[in-house]
Amino acid sequence: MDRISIHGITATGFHGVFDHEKRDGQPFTVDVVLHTDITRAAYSDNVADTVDYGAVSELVVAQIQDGPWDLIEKLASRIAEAILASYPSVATVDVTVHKPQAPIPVPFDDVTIGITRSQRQHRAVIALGSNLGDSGQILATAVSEIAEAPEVELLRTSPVARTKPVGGPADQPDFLNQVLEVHTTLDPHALLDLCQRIENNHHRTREVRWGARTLDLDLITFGNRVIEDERLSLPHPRARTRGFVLAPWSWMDPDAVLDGQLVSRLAEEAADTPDITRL
Ligand code: A4P
Ligand code: MG
Repeated sequence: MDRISIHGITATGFHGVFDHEKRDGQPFTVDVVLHTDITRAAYSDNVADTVDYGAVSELVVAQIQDGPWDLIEKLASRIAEAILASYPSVATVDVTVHKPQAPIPVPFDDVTIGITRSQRQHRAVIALGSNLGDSGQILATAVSEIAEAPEVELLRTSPVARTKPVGGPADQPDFLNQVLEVHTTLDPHALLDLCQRIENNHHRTREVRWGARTLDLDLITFGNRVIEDERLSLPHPRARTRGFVLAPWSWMDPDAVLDGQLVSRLAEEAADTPDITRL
């Protein structure tokens, strides 16, 4: 991980246990170290691809001016949470809050609280399918594109399966299907956005439901989250009956569970499983 550090962000705040602190205020100084991957920005030279340190500094000042809180522990933790929530690409942040005029009855230079906080990692399962173009190559590229996203860590990939089309127009070509397991700091909708961007990179079009496609990326599970909205259903509502998802998933993770049932067991029961070849 690369680091972006900002030292000495200073503003007046009203934090402290004593009434006079809440009434009169005093200077608070904050240092932050953002642990983030700057590879993309180094390549593109575009500020949109990195964390804008000016905006982070303003966010820190807004937190110093918020409250007041009794403790600088609280202020440090609020700053860390605000940065992690606003910048999903920041994996970890170190925050140091200085209170150089704290009411300490002996001579001293400074008092500080230092904390380190990280994004919460979620475990997600993603299914890939392709039956147009060079499907083997398309799946391999899509896997690397997912793995290269800064907010995603690829944990496991299944073997590739050759499968017969389920649903959709007759006489489409066979599919190649694969399943991945990732850790991600993205929320479910942001992970869907990433999947759809990658589909679009592969010239995915959507004319025919269940029609032939260069690349289909479906979110199968996201931790234990249950979602039913206009963009996203989780767990994927059709996964539990589809051998082309269940079989590769069970090869990758023999202990995987979906809706309280072993995925390997569901795979045995799926109607399309007998036609699946493991490549
Ligand atoms: N959407 C809702 N929930 C999800 C989710 N969990 N993951 C929404 C991904 N997308 C989700 O998807 C339509 C809309 O579903 C999206 O806009 C998204 O917001 P799509 O990818 O545009 O269309 P689609 O894939 O054609 O439709 P659908 O219903 O997702 O199809 P399926 O269920 O994915 O089935 N046979 C074999 N052998 N192998 C295959 O891979 N794939 C399909 C597609 C059919 N038959 C197949 C295979
Ligand atoms: Mg789909």
